[in-house]
Amino acid sequence: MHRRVSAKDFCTFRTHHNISVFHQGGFSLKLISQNNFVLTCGDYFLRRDLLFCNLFKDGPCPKCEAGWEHHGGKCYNFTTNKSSWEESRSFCQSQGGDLVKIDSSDEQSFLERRLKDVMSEAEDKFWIGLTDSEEEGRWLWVDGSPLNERLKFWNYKEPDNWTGKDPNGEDCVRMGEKVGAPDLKCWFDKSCKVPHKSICEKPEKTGQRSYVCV
Ligand SMILES: [Ca+2]
Ligand SMILES: [Ca+2]
Ligand SMILES: [Ca+2]
Repeated sequence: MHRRVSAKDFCTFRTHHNISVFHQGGFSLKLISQNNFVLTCGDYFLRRDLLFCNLFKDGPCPKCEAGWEHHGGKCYNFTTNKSSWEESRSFCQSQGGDLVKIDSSDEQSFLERRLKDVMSEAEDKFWIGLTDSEEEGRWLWVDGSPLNERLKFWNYKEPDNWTGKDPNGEDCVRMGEKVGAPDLKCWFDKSCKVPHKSICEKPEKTGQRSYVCV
């Protein structure tokens, strides 16, 4: 016997069978109070006595927290506060992520497109997780991996390690072109001390939905 059930059906079922927690095959259901439960989504058949349920396939599960955008299995946060590269990185880490690492043209394309909307003006650029502060000219991502030579999106004449404003030069990377960037090339090296907004990245989560029994 297969039956599709709704959250309401489940609430009735739970009351009769006094169920509080399920874990099975990537799916879990946890009662958080008498009338509230959280469902971690996944393809799942629940077997309990005579009941086989194909549970709650009535909508997508959010994979990112509020304020984070989902793309390609990752969650992205475009911060609104401006701070130095190091402080921006600390903020991203405090949120369970890090400054963004760009792993593909698709990821660069997504960010370039979103920044056109998010940026308020041309200089309103965003820190990304790329730096040559350890050794001039040796660009490393925040996870320690070297910059892939085939996956670079430097703007015209960048990086130039310009010393005009900061005698230490420019060792951190900001990105974004309000008007859009030809061939997605909108990376600029910049003094790490300059306050900028930033892009944080973290892995998506297994989707969760909360239900209330009424
Ligand atoms: Ca990435
Ligand atoms: Ca530099
Ligand atoms: Ca520069």
